[in-house]
Amino acid sequence: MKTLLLLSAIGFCWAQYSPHTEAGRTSMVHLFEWRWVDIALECERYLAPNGYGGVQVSPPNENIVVTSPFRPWWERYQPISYKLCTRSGNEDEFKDMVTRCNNVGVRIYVDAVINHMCGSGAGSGTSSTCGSYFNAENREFPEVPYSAWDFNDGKCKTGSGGIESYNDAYQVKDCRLVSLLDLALEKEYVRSKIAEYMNRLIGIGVAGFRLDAAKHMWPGDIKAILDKLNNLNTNWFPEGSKPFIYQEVIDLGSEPFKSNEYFGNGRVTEFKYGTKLGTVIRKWSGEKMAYLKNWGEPWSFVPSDRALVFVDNHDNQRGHGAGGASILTFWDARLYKMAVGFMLAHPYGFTRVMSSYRWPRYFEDGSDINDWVGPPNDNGVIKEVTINPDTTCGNDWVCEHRWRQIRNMVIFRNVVDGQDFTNWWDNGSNQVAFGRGNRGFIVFNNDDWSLSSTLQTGLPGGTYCDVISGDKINGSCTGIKIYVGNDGYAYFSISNSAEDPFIAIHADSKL
Ligand code: QV4
Ligand code: CA
Repeated sequence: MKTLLLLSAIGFCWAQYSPHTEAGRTSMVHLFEWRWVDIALECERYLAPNGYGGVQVSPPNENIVVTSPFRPWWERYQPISYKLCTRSGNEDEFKDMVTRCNNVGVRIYVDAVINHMCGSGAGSGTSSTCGSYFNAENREFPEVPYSAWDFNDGKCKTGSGGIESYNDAYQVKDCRLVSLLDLALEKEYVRSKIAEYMNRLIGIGVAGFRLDAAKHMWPGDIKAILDKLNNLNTNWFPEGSKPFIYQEVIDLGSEPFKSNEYFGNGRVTEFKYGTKLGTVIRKWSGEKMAYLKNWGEPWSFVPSDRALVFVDNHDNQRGHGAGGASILTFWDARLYKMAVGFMLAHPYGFTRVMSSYRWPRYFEDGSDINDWVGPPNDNGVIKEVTINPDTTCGNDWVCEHRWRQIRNMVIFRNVVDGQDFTNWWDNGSNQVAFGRGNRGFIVFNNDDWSLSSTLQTGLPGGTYCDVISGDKINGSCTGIKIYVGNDGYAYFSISNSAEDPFIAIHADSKL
């Protein structure tokens, strides 16, 4: 019995659902469009010391260079080959990053674009990040190599060759997504080329993969590829560890397929999470925070241990992909911090924090016509992430993951890891609070009037530093102090005009 229990515990920890973070590290950050050299430094100087578990990096394989006339971020979702050679850096820099991050206990997850190659109308030539030749018209990618019969053109039945209806699973999986040349993933040859690429990354030491456009691949084809993958590099991971897999499946409930078809392969991105949370925090559609009492599966989300969750991602923060107008981003900083704070305090799902760059937002007809703008750059070369004296980032990198409120909630999540969701309180409107066992407690005031209430925190008596308005430094609080009585009760007062109308305390913020 004991061995069985142990085996099943190991089975879970070692399997594709586990992010393989170090013990006590519970979140990843997406360092969107960062250079490998900057990520290596960030792992050492910031992520490890602040308890981040891992980093999702932008696709590391060679992509098309789009100049129309400036380079969009989305060119990285148009592969040309599997050489590790992009605007973020070359293979040596990638290896150095993975080694240095792993050495300080921060994992690297690769965004794997394996559903397709570049757009069908991309022409031919060597306009690619490593100069590899391609011919989109003839479907030739000699560097892999792929040729015409490695693509789905014959299989797709629509007139345009592209996805015309999302209500037809065959179109969604076998036709072109926005004209991107769709790979024939049922072919043994194609599967082995993709597995070879992923195994090269595993050998270098990555801990797992985001599978881009997973909804556009048959679950069985994904499984066949995953079955070819090696276990993780034993320099950093226990023998027998399988790569962490999270599949980009956008299931908002309206299409004739369910994300549970993908559970056998790994986790899935739960897009309802950010859409709904944004709606609640914005108080749209009659939503209020009191309704968050049963946040999680009852909101028709996938099971917690199959979910990868986030408030916004690189697509929906600029109107691509799914989510719509309710999605909160750094542009709405005050509400955004509350949403991220709620996500990190709540036990549901494995959490991903977004880290963005600023772009010249410009709206016409309600949509951002600058949604294409790539990362901060000099003539196309990605700019360094500079660090200001106050620890924020320069060169237009937003670095939400360094905002005190967000960084401290990542730590909060680590401190309360494994604790139950407890002591829920609400005022029937937008003032809510909840705890995580006897390790942490958080209170929100998203109403238009102030909050002043004495609440059961579940925490041992003592004085705690609020980690939203400040930090605990050298045994004192730089922000608000909360006094918890020996009965666990504490008085909270939050003005509706506070800079950040929420308060969080935890075991490690106790004086
Ligand atoms: C356009 C038209 C086509 C037309 C074609 C003609 O849209 O209808 O046939 O021109 O040449 C870019 C352009 C897009 C262009 C396409 C091909 O924006 O206008 O097609 O290239 O040239 C990102 C961007 C896309 C971008 C793509 C490739 O978001 O705009 O397309 O990269 O560069 C769905 C999917 C989901 C997807 C989401 C955005 O279910 O899987 O849309 N999300 C992931 C990534 C996302 C990425 C892709 C998938 C594709 O998160 O960033 O798309 O890899 O919901
Ligand atoms: Ca496909």
